[in-house]
Amino acid sequence: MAEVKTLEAPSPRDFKSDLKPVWCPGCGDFSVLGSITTALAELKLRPENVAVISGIGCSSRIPAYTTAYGFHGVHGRALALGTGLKVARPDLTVLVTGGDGDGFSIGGNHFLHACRRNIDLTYIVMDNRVYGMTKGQPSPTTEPDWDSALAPGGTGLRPFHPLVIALASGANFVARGFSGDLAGSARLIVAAIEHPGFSFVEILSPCVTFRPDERQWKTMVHAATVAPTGDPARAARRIMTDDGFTTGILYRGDRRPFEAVRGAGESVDPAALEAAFAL
Ligand SMILES: Cc1ncc(C[n+]2csc(CCOP(=O)(O)OP(=O)(O)O)c2C)c(N)n1
Ligand code: SF4
Repeated sequence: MAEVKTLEAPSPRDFKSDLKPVWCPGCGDFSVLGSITTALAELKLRPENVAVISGIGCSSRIPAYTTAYGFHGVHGRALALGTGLKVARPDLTVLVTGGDGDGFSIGGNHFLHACRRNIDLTYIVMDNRVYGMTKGQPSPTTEPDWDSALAPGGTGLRPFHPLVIALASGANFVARGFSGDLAGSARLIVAAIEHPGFSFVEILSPCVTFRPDERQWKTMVHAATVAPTGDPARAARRIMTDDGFTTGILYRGDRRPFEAVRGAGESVDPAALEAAFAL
């Protein structure tokens, strides 16, 4: 994490904007917002040293609800924006937030390469296994037999496994949280921000409107009983063979982040850059 000035005694309220979230009552994203603001306060960061970047979706509204710098970008491009920002401004703490549709469908390619590049940012996905904002289409993480008006009988398609794909692609930190455990998810976000390189935190966050069945997740989640491993193959095996509801830090790697490999803070004169591209 880049060194920044800190607030004396910050509270999560310092990171909450005056905008009232428009999420449906009971949506898991309320708690994820609480976990993010709690984590930022815990780290004693200042809002002006933090940027929250998103794409489009209910979950992608997060930047507007924080006092940090924010960018509500286009659907699926949040990681591209976050990557560019972090490379240009390594002093900022960059959080990228969004949903499983935004991150794994249209944004899937960016996800692979953000893991591979291992830039020092934290990617928080509110996984509700559905496209909430566009009224309930199945997403890449939807179960194959989830029956709905838009996919009668289910898609029959094998779900995408984001945590394992993150590991295979080179993410340096992999964790899973649950929105119903605000404090637990805040601890995961703190650890993710503190860990150098690309940190991926999947937070299971029920869409109570289009997936009311996900209200049951609170009875299904359980904390990991083993310490996080630094061996990606072992972490992948554990994640592939669990029930999908294990929470906690599941992998902590020691790959050198992009900044350490490339050298941070090297600036380019914009006029020289412009001249180089002049036709
Ligand atoms: C280029 C483009 N394609 C499609 C859309 C329509 N769209 C908006 S949000 C969304 C999916 C949202 O699902 P997810 O990212 O899982 O977020 P959630 O709403 O569930 O939090 C889609 C397909 C769009 N806005 N832009
Ligand atoms: S549609 Fe679903 S994801 Fe969107 S605000 Fe409502 S409950 Fe949350």
